[in-house]
Amino acid sequence: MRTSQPQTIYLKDYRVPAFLVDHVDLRFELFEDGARVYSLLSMRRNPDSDGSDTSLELDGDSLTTLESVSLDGSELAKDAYEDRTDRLVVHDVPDQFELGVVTWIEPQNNTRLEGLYKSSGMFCTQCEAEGFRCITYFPDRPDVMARFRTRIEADKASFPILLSNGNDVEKGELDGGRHFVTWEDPFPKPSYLFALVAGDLVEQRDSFETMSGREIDLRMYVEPRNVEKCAHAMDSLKRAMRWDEEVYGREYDLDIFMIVAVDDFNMGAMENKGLNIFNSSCVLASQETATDQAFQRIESIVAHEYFHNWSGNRVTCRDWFQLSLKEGFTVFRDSQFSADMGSPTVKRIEDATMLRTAQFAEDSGPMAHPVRPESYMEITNFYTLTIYEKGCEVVRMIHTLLGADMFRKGSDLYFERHDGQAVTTDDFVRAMEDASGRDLSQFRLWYEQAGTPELTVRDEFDQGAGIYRLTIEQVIPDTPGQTNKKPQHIPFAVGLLGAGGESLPLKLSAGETDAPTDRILELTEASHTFEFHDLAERPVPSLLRDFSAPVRVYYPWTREQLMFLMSHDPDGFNRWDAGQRLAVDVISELVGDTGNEAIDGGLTDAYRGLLSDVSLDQALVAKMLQLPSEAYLIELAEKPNVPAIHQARERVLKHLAAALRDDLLACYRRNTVEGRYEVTPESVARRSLRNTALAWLLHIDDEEGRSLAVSQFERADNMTDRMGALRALVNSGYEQARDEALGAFYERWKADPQVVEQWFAVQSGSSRTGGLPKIRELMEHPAFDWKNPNKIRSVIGVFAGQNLPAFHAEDGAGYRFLAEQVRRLDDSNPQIAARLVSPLTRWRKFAPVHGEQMKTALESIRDKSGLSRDVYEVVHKSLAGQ
Ligand code: B3K
Ligand code: ZN
Repeated sequence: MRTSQPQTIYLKDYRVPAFLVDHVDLRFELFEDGARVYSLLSMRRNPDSDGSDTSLELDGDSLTTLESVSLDGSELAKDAYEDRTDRLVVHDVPDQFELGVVTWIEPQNNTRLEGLYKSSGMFCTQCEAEGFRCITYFPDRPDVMARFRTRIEADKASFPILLSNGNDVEKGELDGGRHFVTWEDPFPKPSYLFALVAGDLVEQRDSFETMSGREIDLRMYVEPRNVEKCAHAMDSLKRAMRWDEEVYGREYDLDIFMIVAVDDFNMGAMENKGLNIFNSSCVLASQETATDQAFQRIESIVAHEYFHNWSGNRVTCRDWFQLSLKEGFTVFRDSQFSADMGSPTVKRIEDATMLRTAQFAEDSGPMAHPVRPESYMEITNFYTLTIYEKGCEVVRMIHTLLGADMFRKGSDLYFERHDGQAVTTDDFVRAMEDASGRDLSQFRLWYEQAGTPELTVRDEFDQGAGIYRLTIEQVIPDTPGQTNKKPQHIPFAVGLLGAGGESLPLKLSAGETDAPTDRILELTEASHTFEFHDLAERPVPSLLRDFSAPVRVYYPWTREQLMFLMSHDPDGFNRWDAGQRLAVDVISELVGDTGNEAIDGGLTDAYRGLLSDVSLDQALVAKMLQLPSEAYLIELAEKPNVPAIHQARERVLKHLAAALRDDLLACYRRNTVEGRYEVTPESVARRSLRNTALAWLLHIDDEEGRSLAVSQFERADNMTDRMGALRALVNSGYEQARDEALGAFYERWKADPQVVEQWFAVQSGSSRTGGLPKIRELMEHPAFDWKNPNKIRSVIGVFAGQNLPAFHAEDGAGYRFLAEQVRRLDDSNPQIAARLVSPLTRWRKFAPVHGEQMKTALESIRDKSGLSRDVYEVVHKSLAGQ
């Protein structure tokens, strides 16, 4: 707990470590009332340091007792070192030595879930970013890479499974019913990749033959009740291993690869070397308990963690400012993988939606930071959408600029050149430059400048000359600490459509032959004009195809143009985007009106066309039918009035549902999925279409819709359909049917935490049921648990992040409620508390009354005594400045 203002850490202050660790020998004695950790570090002075440090400084955090310190086998007297709680300073160390440290820690009382802690009776760890220092004193920074040997001792009956990184090299029995296993990891790694698990777990085994013919032992460890939920993750893992060989030439390097599922976990999963630890909700699935979205999420997270073995573990980050080096690149790799496994267009739509809704919001708020930040107080706060998702987009743009082949040459060079090293984003870009011969110096600004570039597009057509001119201006808005930004290098994909919907050749000069119908324009100036020749008539532009850069585009589209693009653009992403822009336009026009304004008939016709056209890619249709979310509409609005936006969107939804009732029923009936449950793009699309149709029908309290929902709820053989029906009922006016379904659902699934989380979320996210009294009631429910981050997220997080009209209620009660929960959680789990603050941080964006109420809520958090560093940083940055 801090007593003074936390320190800011700056990238410019980076210094190489004064001492390196070659080898770490750990011994854990695990007991119910604590754990004793023996650590023996083989250390030497770093030849690259200036050699001026005579003392050795090690990091520590929340270590209950430092029991002893020894140097080269002799226990040190108390005055030979200083125990400063967060630092152990050992004076007068030689150039090379062995340091022994014994600590006593209390994992059973660790509610922060960082370091070694207990979850459902098992021991597990989370060390990234700075959790290893909660286990023992250590130079806990990613550029110190060492080989680890780990012996774990525990009671055999309670903890039959003892795991750590690498290969198990020794095991045996000990007195008193205890046993031990020793693990050795041959690959040097930073401490953040260390892991330990001890528990009564069941093992599921499989194997994988690598491209060079090595047999890898694949193991999943779960609690006995979850054995039926492993197959999907295991299959996903094998697909990811094969894909990484085929697309990146990367082979797995150890003989064993292990995955463990734990219920209490702050994030989704962690890529510890050879021993990935997952939040149960991100790895366990069965058709009965997980939705299609969960299946897809699990596939991508399993792949993401696996891909880290190269992009993160073999080549790691020099310091935490470089976090996007591994996260941005690995998100890019997992998004390519998901695109290859399913529908690339749908994946692109999902990624762009997340980016435009949430990352753009972050990038224009008080926590905005570059992909490579310059400073931080608490690194945990920097596991952000900017580092991950914008970081991914930056790598994607390099891929677009270089092309797939050159990009692969670049990634090969990067892995070869830096294998076993801790490096920077700049090293990554340099490898791409060296392999391709391209100059990416201006491109590097994407790593340095925060803020979402805004592109304003103007066009003109010179009928006489047959020339169409596109002028694109870019502006990068100011963000905290950064003004007057330079233009960035932006790949801008375009196409032009003729009146009949045909793709026109894009001739950059008159008479050009074989001109392509798609081009990547490279923007490097504040204003750029491009000319396209030999055009007989004014074309309709298709801009930023496939969302080729993470930017906002402004162009005065007419509704006719949007409807035209919706049905003709060969770029699937832009077809969808045209529909979104049209819907945004229609909804925005209704915000705050008296309710009399007519709703544009064109929108209804466009949706009718979508619902009935079976020749279209149904996965794309399923996406196109989703109206823009409230969160996205809020993001686009200036000084948004959330309840008014909610009303307007509801009106459009109801209008469409009423006008298209028969089409919705036909769509529902047509999309029944026969046969075995499968997560293929086709069947996912069918279920999505069917459940969207059902949701719309229940939005207008259609009787036939109600009876379809009830029978679907009762008969469904998979969670997607069961949850689709439940969600539709929860958001309908049929109170009795809704309450019966919610009750029956809980009774059936109350023993399954992952399903109970969904049951919480469907209620707390509903503007129909999730008012504050309901949220408080859910928090009193026996299944709610303050120590479990998933429960907190599924009730409080979903309320504040998704139930927007309730969160932004006129009286400000939603804001006060959130602040109250943050203050309560700050003492036990600051990392989760800081994440919960996020919806309040953008108080300046909202209409005055709301903004003031949000600010007051933030101040009430600021004024709590003993605020954690995590929450301190978010709250103070949010309140700072203008
Ligand atoms: N690298 C981890 C995140 C760890 C978060 C620490 N607070 C998961 C991932 O991105 O793969
Ligand atoms: Zn990651």
